[in-house]
Amino acid sequence: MSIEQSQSDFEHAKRLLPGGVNSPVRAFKGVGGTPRFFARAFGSKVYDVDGNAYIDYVGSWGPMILGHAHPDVVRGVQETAAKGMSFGAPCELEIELAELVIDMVPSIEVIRFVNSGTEATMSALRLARGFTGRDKFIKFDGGYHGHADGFLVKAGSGAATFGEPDSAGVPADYAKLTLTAPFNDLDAVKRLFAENRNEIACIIVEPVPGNTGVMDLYSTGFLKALRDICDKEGALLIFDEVMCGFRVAEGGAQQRFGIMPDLTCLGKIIGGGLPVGAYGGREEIMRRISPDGPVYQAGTLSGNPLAMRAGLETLTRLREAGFYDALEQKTTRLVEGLLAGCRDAGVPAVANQVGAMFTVFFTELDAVRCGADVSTHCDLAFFGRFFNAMLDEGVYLAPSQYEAAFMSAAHSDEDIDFTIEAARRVLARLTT
Ligand code: KE4
Repeated sequence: MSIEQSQSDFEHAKRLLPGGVNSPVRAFKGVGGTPRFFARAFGSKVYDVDGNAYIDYVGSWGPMILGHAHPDVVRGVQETAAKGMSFGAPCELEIELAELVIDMVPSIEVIRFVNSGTEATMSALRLARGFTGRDKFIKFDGGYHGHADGFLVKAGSGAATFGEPDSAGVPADYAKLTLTAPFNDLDAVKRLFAENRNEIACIIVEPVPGNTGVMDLYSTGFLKALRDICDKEGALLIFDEVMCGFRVAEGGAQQRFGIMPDLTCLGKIIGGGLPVGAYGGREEIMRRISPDGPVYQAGTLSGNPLAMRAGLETLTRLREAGFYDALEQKTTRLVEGLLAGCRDAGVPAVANQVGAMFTVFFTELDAVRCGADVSTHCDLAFFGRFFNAMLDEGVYLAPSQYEAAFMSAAHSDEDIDFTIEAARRVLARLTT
């Protein structure tokens, strides 16, 4: 497979952009090799600038659940663009998308649109602090909520329960307001509340974590326990459903699991590939947002008609009968096929799958339950070799063991069969 143009483009881009990319994970630092520059995409496939085709399981990190360039979405965007890209003023498309999302996501009564998942989570955190009058909050090791300062924090060293900056430029004093705990460790959460009585505004959690590989917090009872502890302690529970929202069920993880947060953050699929984020929840809380209330948040392009139309055309099609059952069945067949290939090749592996998102971990563990399991017990080097070999076979997986893979409605049975067979070829080569 020739990738000369991607290689040339990457060298050019590196002179102009940090790392040659506009988002770090795209630079392939976690897997090595040259990022592919894509020229176009349609359905389940992406095509690079050298003309190579790939079956795409990244789907722009989740948004392309219908498949790329869905004709109805493209037509809607084209029609809307011809009537003006953005007004910086209210438009009826905002009302339509708000009504649709409120109808789909059980806990949302009032919603605010923003332009990214990061904006959604940073705004929800500010709102939780404004609503409770408390400054500290809890997040989980391996949980990713975008790049706002307070979220770029790792577990504090030693006995300290305070967070430490996980990025240059995040003030230590600010990071101290971020408390961290491991996934599925309820005792650690209880200790944080005991040590910071009446100081914790909220817990923010991905109800289906996808940023340390896919994790399961539901069957362990952990999510329900977080709901109960927030009720007891007077803290808000924020579900960051930027990735799992509209992905694991029409109404997201909260509908799949029947656990209601106080606030929900959304992104990715809600914009159908255009920049849309949102946060929403109980009316009593959301009415604290400006201009109804004292918590300020704003955005030039928030709710612009183009992005609203892309979201409407996308979400509407998710409500078709049987959409999620079909998506989950395809995902299960793929995951089972990949694990069977690993078994037959003598490669130790397990997978976590919730709905149409999954991660295959190369590990001797019988289950992967938290971020430390990944960083300590997964063969990240083997993952890098597997990733690049699959790329050469024409299969585009997420370029990091810490990421999720996504199925779309456009993936065919032939795509899944091809992917399973390609994995068998790759595993055979990597183990001889
Ligand atoms: P954005 O600001 O990238 O739209 O959303 C941030 C965000 C918030 N919450 C969750 C649960 C997320 O997964 C994300 C973004 N996810 C990453 C994938 N791990 C986006 C890919 C990237 O950073 O380039």
